[in-house]
Amino acid sequence: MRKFSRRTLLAGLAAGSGAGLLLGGRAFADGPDVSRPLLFHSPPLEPFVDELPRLPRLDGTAHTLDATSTTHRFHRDLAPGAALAYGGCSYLGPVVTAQRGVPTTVEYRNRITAHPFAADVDTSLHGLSERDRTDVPTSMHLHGGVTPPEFDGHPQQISRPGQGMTYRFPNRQDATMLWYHDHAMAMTRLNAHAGLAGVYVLRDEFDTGEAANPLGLPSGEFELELVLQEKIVNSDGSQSIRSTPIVPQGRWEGGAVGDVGVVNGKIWPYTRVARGLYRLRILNAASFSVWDLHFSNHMRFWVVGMEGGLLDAPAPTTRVRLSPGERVDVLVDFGELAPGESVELRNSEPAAPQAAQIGAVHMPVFLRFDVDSGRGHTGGVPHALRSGPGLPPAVGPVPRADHVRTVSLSQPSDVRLPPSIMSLNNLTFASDDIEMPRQGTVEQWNIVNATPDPHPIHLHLVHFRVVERHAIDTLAMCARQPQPPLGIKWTPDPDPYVVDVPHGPEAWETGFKDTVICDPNSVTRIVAYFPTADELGFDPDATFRGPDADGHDGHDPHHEHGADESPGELQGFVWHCHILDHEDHDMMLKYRTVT
Ligand SMILES: [Cu+2]
Repeated sequence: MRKFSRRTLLAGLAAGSGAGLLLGGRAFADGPDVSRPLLFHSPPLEPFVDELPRLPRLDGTAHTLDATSTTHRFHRDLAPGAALAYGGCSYLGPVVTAQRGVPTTVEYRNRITAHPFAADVDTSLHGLSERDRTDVPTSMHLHGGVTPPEFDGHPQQISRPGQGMTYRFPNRQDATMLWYHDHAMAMTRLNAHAGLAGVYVLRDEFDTGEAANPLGLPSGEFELELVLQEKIVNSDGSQSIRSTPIVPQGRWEGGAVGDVGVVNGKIWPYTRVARGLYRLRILNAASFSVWDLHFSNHMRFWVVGMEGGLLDAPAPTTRVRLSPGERVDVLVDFGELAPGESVELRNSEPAAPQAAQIGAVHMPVFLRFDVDSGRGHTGGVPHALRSGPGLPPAVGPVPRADHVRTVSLSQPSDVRLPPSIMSLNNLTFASDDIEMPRQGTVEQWNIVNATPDPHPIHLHLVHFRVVERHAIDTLAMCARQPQPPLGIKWTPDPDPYVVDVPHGPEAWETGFKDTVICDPNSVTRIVAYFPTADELGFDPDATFRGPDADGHDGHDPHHEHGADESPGELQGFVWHCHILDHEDHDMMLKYRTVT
């Protein structure tokens, strides 16, 4: 009998297939598919019975954000279940609003008393131990922030319960929507999925968030942050991080796929909207899944921005495909609908084939908008967002690279590692064989994905542009440039194995980005400028230590935890896959920018 490995089943669950869609109707509320017993399922739940929560906002420049243990009700018909949250919320955290050029200070403290996924901690990863189930390690990261390394939430800059640190975010970057979430080594998938994630909205003199903003963008009640997640919930209201009984509890799974859509902490909510233009700021905060989003009436909407800020002009589209970590800023005109009409925000990305084999079903919907008779934002879609009188400078052409490097995404098959593993460059996180771009230079990274699944790749510190993608003949490439044992750097040249014409960026990828979908069996070419210390206002290559580094929790930092936990001096940033299971094991590498 064929033995399924965790890798083949789950390590990269997300490739798109032509599987049948369960669009519309009540197909998604039909409940578990008991003919597919290899995947856990949520109980049947009625959609659109909970109102979309408006996330609480924090204005000002100094905040306290504690990570706490909470209970949270995900659906009207479920009891509250254990969760984690920031800043006094029951799940997720408040929307932190900030002004370009005005630093934000966040006093962060880990006050976690119990972890909802204590039993799911895999103590075989990165020197984790039984202690970590109760003495939970955390590290808060501002995703998309151009942040000094000592405030970037390095995965080894650990705060345990009772510990914390003061973050200082310079906010010297364009207005956009960032997000903060936990990033602790080998715990990210558990901490973030449990609820440690929140939105951070950066404003500037153009995108002010005021009704009279010079860009003419909808604001106030007509601007909505939508934190999209997937989840499996148990019938007692608790969350599950486990997708399949094939993998014993407490072992790394490779991908926490969900079967219900969660928006701002509620399963399949609804919201009332006025007849007019809305600005929706959408974050894919999933553990695993890529979503291809559209409206149920297939209406046109406009992309106005993405991770790194606004586009030059709104780009019309009928769909947006987002992978974990990516954000998109869109304008939607509900004035095109009649009062009393409803429209759903749906997903057409099919269940990944390997996940479908063990029972994953297409997750078709997130949210329903019910259109009121009231008149909303009365302005139209702006003609331009950049490059003109009173507007920010243009995004501009993709700069020419001074240096080209190739990096790889793979699933090494190393028999010495019983749990399978995901890898960048065929290395593990402990490797010091890292990328070291020179400050003040432009680099093109050819990201070779030698796996059959998409991976969202995220670089800390910088924003980049997407140049193009090429499909490649991975088999031929690997035959000529075989993958060595794990731990030996492998960055095969993809160019001789390109099998189609280049595909340029999608409409929603044409501005500045910090996370990009790398499609299976393809090379994705991105271009990034690595700024100097002078331009940044801080030294991006500074060394620093974490709160736990000198053992003031009573533990000897040089004993046992070794390089994995209390490494003493840290330096630089990380780049990684944003599938949370993947970054935990071990699809994340350090990198430094050097002079
Ligand atoms: Cu990945």
